Formats: sequence, structure tokens, C-alpha cells
Amino acid sequence: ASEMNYGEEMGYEITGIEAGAGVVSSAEAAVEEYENLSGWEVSTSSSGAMATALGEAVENEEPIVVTGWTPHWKFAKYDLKYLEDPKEVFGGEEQIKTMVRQGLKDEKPNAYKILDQFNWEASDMEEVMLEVSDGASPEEAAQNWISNNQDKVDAWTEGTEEVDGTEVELVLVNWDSEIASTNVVAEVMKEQGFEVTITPLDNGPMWESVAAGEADGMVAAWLPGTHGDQYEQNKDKLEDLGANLEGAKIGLVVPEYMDVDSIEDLEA
Ligand code: PBE
Repeated sequence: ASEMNYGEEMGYEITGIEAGAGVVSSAEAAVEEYENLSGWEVSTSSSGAMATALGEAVENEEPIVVTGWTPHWKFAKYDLKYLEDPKEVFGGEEQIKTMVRQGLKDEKPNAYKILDQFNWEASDMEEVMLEVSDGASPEEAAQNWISNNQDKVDAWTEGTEEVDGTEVELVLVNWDSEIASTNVVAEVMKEQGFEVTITPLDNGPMWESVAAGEADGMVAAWLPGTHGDQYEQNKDKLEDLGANLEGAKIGLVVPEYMDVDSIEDLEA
């Protein structure tokens, strides 16, 4: 049991992000499943508001529990830890996958091939995220990463031909991780001659727009757990291009200075 009554200090609140995020649904499930969390609530706002609240709490050494995920720059900026999840509500290791609309392969084969070949490491994504969190624009951070990683980019464009202004629409949710990946893919495609639009949506609409063929694709599918429901609902209308990143994870995250290691100990 923790020595301090963190629950009371935090107003029995888990600081969430966008209402449609998988990690928010999982946090709500955790509140249901862990008896010690009865009476707690998951607040929703935005990833940016969560990051601000986390930064302020750390500055004042106050307790906070956030809905967290990896890859994310917050682990490089602050000393944080995932709370153990003995009931496995948040699932295990995840992949981030690329989904495209049906028909893309025939209509825009070069765009399809780049999206299919896009694949990087958690450390790559973190590099871009950190630069954005330090104030760079997503395009600028993406271009910097591209110029330092030309070998990887060459593998993504291998076997493709340059195009002359073919339009591509990518969709994302404005999560820091997806801002990084989507902008890197978009900048690579622009260098190949595509005209790329990035449209931010909520999570459900992001999946539905690709399934409906309104958008060409997305690189933001967290599976098998985080977006499992969205995948089940839309999988018959999508083409799954496989993982673009391995070793992703979601969970409840707290600062290291908090004297608690498990979700079960939050309000013991
Ligand atoms: N995330 C980032 C998303 C997926 C990517 C973990 C905040 C979510 O929870 O749906």
C-alpha cells in the first residue's frame, strides 16, 4: 500500500486524452475492473492537455496518473514508469500498422508501395516526436529525420517511380506519435512528387474514412488491443499493409517519485 493518499490528492482522477482513444477506453475498463479504483474517473481532453498537466505535476512534484503510451517523448523528458497491470486490462506489446483503402493498389500503385514499405523503429519515431515537442514544426522535424536516415527512406521508395502531382490523402488523430509518423511518410511522398494532404480526425472517423474510401490510408492502427474494436468494425473494407513499427505499448503512467508500482496499489 502506498504511504500517501494519492487518490484524494488527485481528486480520484486519471488524466486522459481524446475521448475516442483506445487507451482512454482501456483506462475506463480498468476503473471498472480494479476494485481499488471504484469512484475514480478518467478525464478526457487532448494529448496536448495531458502533456501540459503532466509537465506541471512533475515541476511541482505532485502526484498524477496519465493514460500513457510508447513510443512517446515524455519518457525522454521526465522520469516516468508504467504501473503494473496484473489484470492485463491494457494488453501487451502492440504493433502500429498501416491500413489503406481498397483500390489504392490499382489506382495509385506508387503511393501504395511506399505505404507498404514504410517501416521504422520506436527510436526513430521518438526522435521526430522529441523535436516536435521542443518546438519544431512536424514538417521540419520529419525533413530532418529524413535527411539523417536516407538509407531507410530509400528502402521505402525502392521499386517506385516518381509521380507528377498525384494527390494522396492521409488521415490521423493528432496524437504525438501519429503526428510524427504521418508527417515523415507525407514528406517522403512529397519528395517523390505526390501532393499529400493530412487530415486530422477522431479515432473512429479516422478508421471509417479509410474504410469508406474517402481517404487513401493511415499509419496509425494500434493492434491487436488498442484499436481492436475499430479494426473489427472496418477490417472487411480495408487493406491491412502490416506493421510499420513493433514494440508499442499503452498503460497508466506515473512519475517515478510516486510511491506506487501497480494499478492495484493506487488507492489501497
Ligand atoms: N494512443 C496513441 C492511441 C493510439 C496511438 C495510444 C494515444 C490510442 O490510445 O488510441
